[in-house]
Amino acid sequence: MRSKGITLTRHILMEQRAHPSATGELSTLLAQVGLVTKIIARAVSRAGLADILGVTGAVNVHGEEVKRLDEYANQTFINVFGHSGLVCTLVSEEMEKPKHLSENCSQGKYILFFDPLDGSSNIDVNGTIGTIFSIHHRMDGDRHETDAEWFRPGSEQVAAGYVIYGPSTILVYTAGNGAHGFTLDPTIGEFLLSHENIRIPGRGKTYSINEGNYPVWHPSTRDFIDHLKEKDPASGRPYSSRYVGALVADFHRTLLQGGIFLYPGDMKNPKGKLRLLYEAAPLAFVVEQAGGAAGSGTERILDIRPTDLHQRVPLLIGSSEDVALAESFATGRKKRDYERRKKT
Ligand code: P6P
Repeated sequence: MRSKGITLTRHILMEQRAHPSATGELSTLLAQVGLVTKIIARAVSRAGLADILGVTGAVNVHGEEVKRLDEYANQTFINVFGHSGLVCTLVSEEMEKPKHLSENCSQGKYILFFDPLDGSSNIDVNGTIGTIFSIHHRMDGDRHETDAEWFRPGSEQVAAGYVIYGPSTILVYTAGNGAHGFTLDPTIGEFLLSHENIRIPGRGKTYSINEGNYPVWHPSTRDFIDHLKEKDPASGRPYSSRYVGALVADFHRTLLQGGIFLYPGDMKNPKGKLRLLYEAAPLAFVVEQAGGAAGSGTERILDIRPTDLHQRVPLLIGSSEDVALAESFATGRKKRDYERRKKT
């Protein structure tokens, strides 16, 4: 879709006008996420040069320790939001505990959850990686020090999204009024609207899962994937397999083209690998706003109330019909249908 020259900031402000009570703080917060990810995009684009330019020495030209790129990305969030006055608490995959930005907590109304650089192992092979973010209101009163503050279901998110650092850098966000994508124009340093009101197809033609885990998959997962591989043109099968190994890349393709991404629980990791608060929940908000679905196999992702900051959750996400079919296998309904049909 051609951009109408609408910048991320202008779009956020247009969204804000739809909420007369809005104070502009969330708009500023989202624009700051845009700034953070532009800084990360610049570092990611130069990562491959690190060895060549010799900037990976223990100390860089400014006498600062050169950090791993995901630590750098995490620190960028802290630097930008540390003095913003917008966010009281940061929760990051890179930090075991929440980081309270005490000077912000007097007026900062939000908590920011994020995976600063997901899939960073792909950097070594010049692969696509991403940043994922989720924004919640703080609870009333001074409970920002208590677990209640951040153990919130994804349905309470105020906004969420991700940035994919690939051939283009694209930011996709939702604030509850559709999902919208912006492509970074590096010549002017602006994210420009390129995917307005994204709608995911009801069904797709691809599935995305790490087939290397087949030996430890639950039988229901094997049955579902085997089902997608069967030849049945009438139902659009077999599906094609696509797997990048970076959640944001596999999700972005699924969001735009349809299909399903799965990181299910298995016999080795009952809860799968992906994190609820700053991976599954924000992507679930985006996909539902685009008309898709996200579940754990037994529950809607956005309904799950966390009990641990870094808890993992099985994830089936993508086109609504594909996710529903996967869940029917996960709950055994589909297998029973199969067995009934085979007996007839
Ligand atoms: P596996 C990257 O390490 C990550 O956290 C996600 O981005 C990705 O979807 C998943 O792990 C890949 O895991 O086990 O297939 O290598």
